Amino acid sequence: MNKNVLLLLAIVSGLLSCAPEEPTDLTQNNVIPKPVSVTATGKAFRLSEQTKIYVQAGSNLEATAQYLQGKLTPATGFQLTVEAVSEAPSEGIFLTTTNDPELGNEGYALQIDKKLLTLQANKAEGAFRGIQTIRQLLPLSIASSSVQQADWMIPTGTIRDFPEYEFRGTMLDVARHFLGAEDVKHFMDLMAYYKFNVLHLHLTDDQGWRIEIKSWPKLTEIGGSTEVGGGEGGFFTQEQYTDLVNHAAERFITIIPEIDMPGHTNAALASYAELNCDGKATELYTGTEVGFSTLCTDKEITYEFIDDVIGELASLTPGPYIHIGGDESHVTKKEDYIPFIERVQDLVYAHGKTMIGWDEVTLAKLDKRSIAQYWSSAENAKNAVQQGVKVIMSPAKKAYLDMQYDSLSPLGLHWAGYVEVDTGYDWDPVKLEKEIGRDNILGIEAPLWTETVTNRADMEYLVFPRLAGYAEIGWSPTEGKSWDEYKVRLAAHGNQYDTWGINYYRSKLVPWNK
Ligand code: TNX
Repeated sequence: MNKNVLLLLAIVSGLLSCAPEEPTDLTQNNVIPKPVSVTATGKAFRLSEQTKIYVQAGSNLEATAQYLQGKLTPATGFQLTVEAVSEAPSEGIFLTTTNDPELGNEGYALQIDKKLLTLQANKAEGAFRGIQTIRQLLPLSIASSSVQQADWMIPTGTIRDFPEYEFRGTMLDVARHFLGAEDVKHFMDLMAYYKFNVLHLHLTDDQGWRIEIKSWPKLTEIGGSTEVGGGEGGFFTQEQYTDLVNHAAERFITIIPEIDMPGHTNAALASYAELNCDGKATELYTGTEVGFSTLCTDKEITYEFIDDVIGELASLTPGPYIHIGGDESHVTKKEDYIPFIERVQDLVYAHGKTMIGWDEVTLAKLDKRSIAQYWSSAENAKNAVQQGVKVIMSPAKKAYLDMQYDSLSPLGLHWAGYVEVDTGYDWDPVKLEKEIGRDNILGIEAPLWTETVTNRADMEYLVFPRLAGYAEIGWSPTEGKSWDEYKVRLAAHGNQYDTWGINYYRSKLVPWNK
């Protein structure tokens, strides 16, 4: 045998002996949203029984370290105790703060060496986002809630990552069908996995009023008592709402409460006769039509009511925003609608919050701090830009989680078209309307309206896997993105959904792993 053959044999036997194969190329990861930059150094870091999670003493990363431990313990079965240290350790996982302006509030840097994995961020928020990346770099079975046999490796290298948009949201309509606090928390846990930072709760509509207002108790007693289809409805007590706000805060998610007005108000109009122009309470409504209700815009009691509602909500909500809806007020005359929005806008600022409204509110004169949410009218979005008001991009034909995937989808609507998984992923907020440029865009939001959604499984089916795509649009740089590359990463997330027992749409366009 000559030398070359011997060498070849040595290599082959070497390869065979080190089974299972080591995934040592960090650039071959399935992380969603795709990180800004990744370099690989070709070795592997291993979690073991002995691994500890260290956190820089005196930093505010302790809770984040505990969260990481909570995510890694069930599947590995390892203790992974959290310990504060004043100097960088030589091995284990180390969470530490840094001062790195490019990373901003939510960015992070990962340095993965054979013995030591270091996560750096300016803020706890950034460390939290980085932990989602660590979770996604580990073998898929890390998602399991019971102990799994696996080689818990992460390829070595570095990741630097930070978001494109500061506002990356989703919305849940808990008014059409009520979804309870446990479902909302479950949804937030999944949002966190994808680095979302805003949850907009559509709390009121024609079919239901879902938030307790102590000064107007009939809103929930009467207005919360049903839903689309005539089911029993429900509402969040203020305590439950606070619990949701806290759950969100632990995940660095801002809750935006929406009270839709002057249209979409039948539940309020059925609860209090005095809010109607004719002084008669309406019937409760359980259908799915839109645009038939309006508050009486020229009665003073209407503004006392709104002031009370916004006041209670503002004091329960630590985030900076109150959403006032303003959409589809088809039975409010334009000359009534505009002063109404302007007056309500003043009330929002009087309670120390920033106003957000659906794109129709741009017909009114907006405060420069106010934000318009584009959903269908380019004209309205342009009004916003002309007024110097920032826009949240939620184009129905791309970003509505309640649109059917295709004509066979058992759930969802299709008034804005079908939104297959590739359609939901493959668009750029900056290229949608030529008048709306990058500087006008605060971020993106994917709303889930619930006319056809009655429970958690329905919600999951419409949300997954599209949610992952919206996360990537909001977070990752547009350059170098492609559906063909993305769909392979998404396939791996299908395995996570299987492990979590999530009901997701197995689109034929995605090369699922099994
Ligand atoms: C339009 S989007 C609405 C909602 C519906 C949704 C259904 C918007 C501001 N208004 O009232 O639930 O379509 O897709």
